[in-house]
Amino acid sequence: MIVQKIFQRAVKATVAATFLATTMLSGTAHAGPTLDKINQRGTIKVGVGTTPGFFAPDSDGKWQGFFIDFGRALSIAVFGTPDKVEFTSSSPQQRLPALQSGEFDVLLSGVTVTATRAFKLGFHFGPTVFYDGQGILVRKDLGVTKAADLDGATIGAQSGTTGELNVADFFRKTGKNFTPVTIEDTGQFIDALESGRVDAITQDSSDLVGKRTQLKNPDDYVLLPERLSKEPLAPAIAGGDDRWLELVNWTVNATIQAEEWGITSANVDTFLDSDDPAIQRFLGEDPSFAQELGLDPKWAYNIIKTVGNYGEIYERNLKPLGWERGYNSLWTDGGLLYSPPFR
Ligand SMILES: N[C@@H](CCC(=O)N[C@@H](CS)C(=O)NCC(=O)O)C(=O)O
Repeated sequence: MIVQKIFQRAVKATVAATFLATTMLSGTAHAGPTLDKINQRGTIKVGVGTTPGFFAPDSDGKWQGFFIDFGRALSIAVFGTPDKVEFTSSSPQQRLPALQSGEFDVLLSGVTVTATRAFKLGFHFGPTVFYDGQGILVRKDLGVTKAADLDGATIGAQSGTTGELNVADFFRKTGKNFTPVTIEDTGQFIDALESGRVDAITQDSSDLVGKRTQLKNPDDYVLLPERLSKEPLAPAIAGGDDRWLELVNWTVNATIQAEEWGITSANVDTFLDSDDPAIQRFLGEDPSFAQELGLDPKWAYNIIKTVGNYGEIYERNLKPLGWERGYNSLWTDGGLLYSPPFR
């Protein structure tokens, strides 16, 4: 039995190696314009933000964070290695135009999926990787405990974000007044709160929780309990490259599917002998599936082995900030994460 499995493995490995030698690697088989550029350049250009836990350079200048790990997973999907990816931060206002003009191949910067961005601006979105909602961060000494108490307040929002419209909608809906202050630069946005130029700032709550840790006196500020909106955050790409979109889609799905099966970076090798044909296909032990897709049979294996499954990515980056999984749990645990099938 064991001998038979070893033999089967050897045959599969030979088939996979032959496939790799005779066809091109992932993406290049049916590459579109973005993938062509990525392959010529030898790196993926990713636009990001600067929020601890989600995307921030560490003390060695190496980018770390939840979204950064999805960038590394994409690098593995395209090049088989996690480091062929360049992360560059830009303001929320700049980054969608920069994506449109080809300066970035993908945004992993907490972009919310909206109908306007899809229909009017022509962007495509991968799967939601973080279900978020817009929050409000206020100075504690204002004595405010809920958003409705902010009648008459001056509230900062970052230009180019969904926060601008959401906060206006919220105050209109609740019949209260506020004075909007729109600020592009992230540093100035935070300074406006610290200097008292605004009473509160509003952004994705993920952003506010992370940025609060960078304030001089974090304990002087409180995140109000309301969420003004739904902010499903997803990878964003420019329209016109279906192959690139699918690679982004299925790279994210692979991390979720692995978690659904309980496959982690630590135990993935123990699944190579799985009797489940779906897992055999997923991990490339049955290489025919990935070959039909034009992918390296080991692409999903390499992603999980290197960056881990969705839950590992979440725990590694967001647990230290105190984030619970909440909506970002698997559907089997009462959350919203669900991978379409790998078949
Ligand atoms: N999700 C909102 C907001 C996007 C956003 O501003 N994201 C934060 C990070 S979650 C950001 O980039 N902040 C500026 C920065 O980090 O420099 C949108 O798509 O408009």
